[in-house]
Amino acid sequence: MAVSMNWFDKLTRTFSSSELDEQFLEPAFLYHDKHLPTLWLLGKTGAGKSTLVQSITGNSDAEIGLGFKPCTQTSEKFGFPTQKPVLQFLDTRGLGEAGYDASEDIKFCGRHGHALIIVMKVGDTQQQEVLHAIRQIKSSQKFKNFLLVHTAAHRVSDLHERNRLVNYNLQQVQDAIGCELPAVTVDFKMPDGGMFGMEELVHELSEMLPVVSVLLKTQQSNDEEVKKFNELQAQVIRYSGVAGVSDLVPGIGLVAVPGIQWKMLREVAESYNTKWDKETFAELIGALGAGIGVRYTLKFGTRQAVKFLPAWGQTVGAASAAVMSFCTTYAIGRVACKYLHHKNHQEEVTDDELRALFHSAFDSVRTVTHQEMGVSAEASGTTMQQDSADLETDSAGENRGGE
Ligand SMILES: Nc1nc2c(ncn2[C@@H]2O[C@H](COP(=O)(O)OP(=O)(O)OP(=O)(O)O)[C@@H](O)[C@H]2O)c(=O)[nH]1
Ligand SMILES: [Mg+2]
Repeated sequence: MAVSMNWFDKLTRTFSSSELDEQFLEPAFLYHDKHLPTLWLLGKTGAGKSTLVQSITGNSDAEIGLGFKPCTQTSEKFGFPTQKPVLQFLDTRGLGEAGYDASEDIKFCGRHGHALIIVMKVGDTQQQEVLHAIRQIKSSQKFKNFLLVHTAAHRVSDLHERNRLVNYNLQQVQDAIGCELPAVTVDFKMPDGGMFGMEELVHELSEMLPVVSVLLKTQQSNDEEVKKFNELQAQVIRYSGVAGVSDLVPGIGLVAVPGIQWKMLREVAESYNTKWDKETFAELIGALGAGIGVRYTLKFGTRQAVKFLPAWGQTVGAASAAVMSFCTTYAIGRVACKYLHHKNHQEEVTDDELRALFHSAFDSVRTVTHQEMGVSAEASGTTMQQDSADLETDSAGENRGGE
């Protein structure tokens, strides 16, 4: 591959500048964290909202307690993963006492435009306050996704009676919403210490918010490489999310995407106890560039823009660019992990393998982006396989710019 002498040094210097961080990356991360996809939990005191968050995220009572941050007067939010979140739960407080007003929470969640999870304990049929809030939320017309979760199923061991109680509450909620809605029956704390109904719950949540499926239904595998990636997946998704919104942040645009990708690649490399150098980086991008049409053009020197743009940056419209940024960042992260793992183990990995993984990783998160960025499947178009056909191919490290 033809690579000019100092392109890698220029790249690292440019991407490590604090100016770049302040001007582009920090605002993109801030915007992302302010607009996290949100699951709103609504239910009476003691219904099991916090236990649901705990069971889904695998965090302990203590961690959950520390993670909740006041949000509106009547709710707290909890980011997941706690340190570098990619989604958040909004936990409503004060329901059950008379006079809960949902408007502030509607305003908060409406901006994030996601899903409402109604939590009711099996057998607790006194739900007037919750039903009142549901009517208020429904009439705001800001929500399309609703899910009813019946908790503590084992409290009613007689199946016939349990079904009767569950259907009674389902009917009450459907009357309040004015349409049918999906419902699951779970128990987070069975007498034997296990849980009941979790698979169905995760499935329903994933239908509403696909990032849940990527995060929680991680591929079970004995393959060391896959296991290691599972540990890093939330990190990669977070960078992808930031890349995906960067075009929406005023004054930033797509120029931030390469910087975000670079930051991710550096962080990922640290997790493999290594650093990128000219050879390894060229090898990775070279493997992708040849078949995928991800063209990286390095243009340095201008203060305001780091033009390290994949070719699609110029070839697709804004809505598609957001999706492409998300999916490409995720796919690059996935491939980089595989590359680094095999490098560490001094094992051969072919360009074809890396390219195939790029395609499958890209397609695996494509559905995530449609909902989370408010982009319809029609608008964002095609699969990676189809997209790549339209794109120019070029080698990595081409240096057309100058100081
Ligand atoms: N057995 C069983 N207990 C549950 C289940 N869900 C919640 N609980 C218990 O019910 C109690 C209340 O649960 P929380 O998750 O704190 O309820 P919450 O909705 O967060 O309540 P507030 O924070 O007061 O609004 C706790 O003691 C939980 O252990 C369940 O599915 N099965
Ligand atoms: Mg709680």
